[in-house]
Amino acid sequence: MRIIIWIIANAFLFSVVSTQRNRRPVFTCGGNFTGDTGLIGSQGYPGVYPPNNKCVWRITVPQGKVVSLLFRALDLESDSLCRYDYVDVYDGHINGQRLGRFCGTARPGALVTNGNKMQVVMVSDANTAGSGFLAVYSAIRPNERGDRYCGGLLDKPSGSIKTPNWPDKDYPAGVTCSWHIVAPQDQIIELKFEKFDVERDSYCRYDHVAVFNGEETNESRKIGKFCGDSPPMPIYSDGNHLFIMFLSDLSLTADGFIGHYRFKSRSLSTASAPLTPVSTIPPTTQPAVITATLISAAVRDRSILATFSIMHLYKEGSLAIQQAGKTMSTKITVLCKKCPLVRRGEYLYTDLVLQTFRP
Ligand SMILES: [Ca+2]
Ligand SMILES: [Ca+2]
Repeated sequence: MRIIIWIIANAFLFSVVSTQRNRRPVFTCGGNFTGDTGLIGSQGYPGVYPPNNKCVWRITVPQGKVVSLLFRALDLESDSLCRYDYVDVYDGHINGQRLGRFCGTARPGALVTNGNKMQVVMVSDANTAGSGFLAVYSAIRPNERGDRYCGGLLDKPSGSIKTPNWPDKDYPAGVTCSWHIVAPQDQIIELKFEKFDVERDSYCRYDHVAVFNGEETNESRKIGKFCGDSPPMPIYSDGNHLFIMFLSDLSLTADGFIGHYRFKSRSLSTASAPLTPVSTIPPTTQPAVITATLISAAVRDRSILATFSIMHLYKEGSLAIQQAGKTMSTKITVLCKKCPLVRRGEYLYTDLVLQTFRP
């Protein structure tokens, strides 16, 4: 009798193991996933994903933990801005910050949320497809160490922060990186950017680096917001925490940045160098160089006030650039003793000198 039960039990166990071994997970278009760990994949993975599709995966791990997502495989139509097919990973389920947008075959490092929820969205267009993606999610402790796509907790006495792909390629579109630097109680943090090239905009509305005193983004404790191609002045924290956030939108990227931080004793620290608020224009001593098309001009006694649509911005200098979508324009006052007649046409403007030019 015992032997029979033993045989039945073992036969049952064997059948469970063998079905698990033979059964391939079936990947559907999105779904809700809970628990400490699990596998998600594009619809029909490793088969070619369907065209004109959108799938949403919502992952929830136990309270107090955060979600870490690691791609095991990635094969989506390739494009430098991932405009056609892509996987977006969000921090949270609704209105979350996008942690990154991915396509092609280069797998990013682990993507980590701030809370216990993550949303993954995959979109495909009509043409060209691949085998999609396979990713493992797991619940980890907040600030757990590990190889991350970007960002994370930094508590060593010195270290570096850099944009994804640095220095090989431009930073990707649609990414958010957050670094939290923590020094011992009695120390402060010095941050210096060695190289810096982030999509330029007078108000840094598109891509930017924002630096905050404290452990999180907090407008009232913002030290500065930076973009363009000149590195910000060295930054010093008030206390022992510094929070740095890098964000890129879904168009135009640039080289990115690398910065180095170190802890400094509070007593040796000098006052922070004054930072130029982003809404003010750089010092007037900076020359401006643009080629532009004249839209309108008002000739006055000893000056011309001209409005230009910018063809190419070489150096912004002290110009006030207006941006509407991809169209940039500026108003320039040119001082002149005997003002020439300006006509519609193309001009080269270099630091108070206006010349007609033919491309
Ligand atoms: Ca496609
Ligand atoms: Ca951009």
